[in-house]
Amino acid sequence: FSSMNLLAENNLSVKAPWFPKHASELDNCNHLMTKYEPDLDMNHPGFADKVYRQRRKEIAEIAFAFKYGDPIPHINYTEVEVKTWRSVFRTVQDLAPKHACAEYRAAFQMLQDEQIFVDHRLPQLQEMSDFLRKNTGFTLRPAAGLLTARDFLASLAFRIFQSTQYVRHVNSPFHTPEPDTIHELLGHMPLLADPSFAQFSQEIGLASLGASDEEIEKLSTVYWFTVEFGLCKEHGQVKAYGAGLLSAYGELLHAISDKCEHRAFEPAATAIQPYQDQEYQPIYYVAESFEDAKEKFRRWVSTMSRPFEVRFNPHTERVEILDSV
Ligand code: TIH
Ligand code: FE2
Repeated sequence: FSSMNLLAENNLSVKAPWFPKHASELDNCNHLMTKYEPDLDMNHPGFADKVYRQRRKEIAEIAFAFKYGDPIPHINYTEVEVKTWRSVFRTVQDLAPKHACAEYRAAFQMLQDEQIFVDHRLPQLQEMSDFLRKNTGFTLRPAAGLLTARDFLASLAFRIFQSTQYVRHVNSPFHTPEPDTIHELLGHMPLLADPSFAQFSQEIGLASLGASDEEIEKLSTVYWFTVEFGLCKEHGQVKAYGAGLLSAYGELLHAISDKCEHRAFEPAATAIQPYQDQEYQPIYYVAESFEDAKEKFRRWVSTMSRPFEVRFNPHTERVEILDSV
């Protein structure tokens, strides 16, 4: 890095949108996207359920009050919530050996060995955060719901994953169009415990810092078709690694059926593919491997317009800015 200079922060503000430079500044990155919420959307299974809506409010308050460094509050999940968890957990347990990628299966086993994945209770975010920290340095923050793409991606740069804590409505265990804690736990957590995948996730986050709105849109589309809905090859077979597939067995079975299209993952093309966030995807992208996806992603990111580079310093939890022009 000898030819790069650390850039003064105020030098930058004219060139790039604000972004957090330290993990504690993620306290300012919790802007919600108001879309498909039980209070607003008639199609939401919780729309007519007062008790469910009240519960969602209660759990959202925890996320709003959370500040960097706080322990993540424990939630006493109700019997209905545990019932929903149990039915999704058992189905994933049945389907994963055949359809999930090897990295997912290995982490799933570790989580079972540590008694974090059991069918009679939901894992708490704090214990999951501790588990991830040991494996890849990722940690969790509670989020009240779907965040803006810019805020969500920024946290990944710090190896911090913003996770919801509420449970999907009991009437639709097989699929929900919004994230919930079952999706985070069964979909995202196993892979965030995998070193190669954790690195890929962080690189998407680092690329998003200070990016233009248009580039954020592209990065979140790449995120969508990889981290959320990605497929990959394993000994010639197609396996799922996307969290939105691994937490939603309805869509998982669709993704490996012949009712959808499979295309090779190619960041430049994938980044501009419009996506579907209410129903099952019509198109999925297949990666050769995580390493291959990472390499292709790096090459593509290097064509982005940002006039500086960023580097995460894990000792200070700070993002350092390197002037590369
Ligand atoms: N559809 C997923 C599920 O039912 O678990 C949740 C989401 C994935 C991506 C966006 S919402
Ligand atoms: Fe997700």
